[in-house]
Amino acid sequence: MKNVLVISDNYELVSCIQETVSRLSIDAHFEYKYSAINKKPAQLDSLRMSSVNVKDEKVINKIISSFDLVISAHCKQIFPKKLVESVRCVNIHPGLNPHNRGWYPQVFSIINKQPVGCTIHEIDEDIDHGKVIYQKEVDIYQSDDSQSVYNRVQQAEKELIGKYLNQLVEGDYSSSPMSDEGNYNSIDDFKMLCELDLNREGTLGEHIDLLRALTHGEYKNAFFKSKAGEKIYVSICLENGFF
Ligand code: 0FX
Repeated sequence: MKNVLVISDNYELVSCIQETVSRLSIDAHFEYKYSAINKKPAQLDSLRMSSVNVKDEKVINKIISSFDLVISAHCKQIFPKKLVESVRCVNIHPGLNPHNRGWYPQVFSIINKQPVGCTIHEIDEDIDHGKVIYQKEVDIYQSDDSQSVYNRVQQAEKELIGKYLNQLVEGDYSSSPMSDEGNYNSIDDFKMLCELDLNREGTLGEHIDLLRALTHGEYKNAFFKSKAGEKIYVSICLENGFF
């Protein structure tokens, strides 16, 4: 029987994995952990999860000796080289590799019009980079903001988990290298987008795209500085009307 370690900081995905394991009666032993740098694990505790630090040498050695597969499902820590080279590691990523690899893919896709979706891939040394196992693209509509695209991406991730978790556990799949290197966005790229330049030129369409890419529920993302030096946060409301 295979031993599988799931490391995730995302409640929805862990719930989906746990539900799929029991629905398909997957014949494997699963353990569930969240990353040590997660400051708000309250909801995850309710899924019988505890903390793990994948940067700790002793922990890495224990994982290598105990597990056949490690699944990262939106884990806040990057897996170290030694771990990914010693045990089979796969990542469930909320982006359509190789497009906008890295942070918050849908934010960048709304702006640069690259495709978005989700990817399950083998983990190698580089971020969101290894061979692709499963992918599903989702649409971006003109009325979308970051949150509505993200919800669609997460739905697609759940579909892939529900369909393919058994094959992932058994290693019963083929994988192929990314078509090209694509592009990568860092958290600093995201932060730079958030600081609005009030003198920026462009079409109104481009400005709306920037604001909707930075509108995500309660998150305070886009802002500009007032003359008094205060931050003024901006989000946008888009609503579908019918003619
Ligand atoms: O589960 P997740 O999509 O993110 C997790 C990790 O937190 C993150 O470090 C890792 N790179 C990712 C693969 O997995 O949840 P989240 O709440 O961190 O982000 C969800 C979306 O929320 C994100 O795509 C954009 C939006 N968001 C998030 C934060 C923290 C914002 O718009 N602003 C923010 O400040």
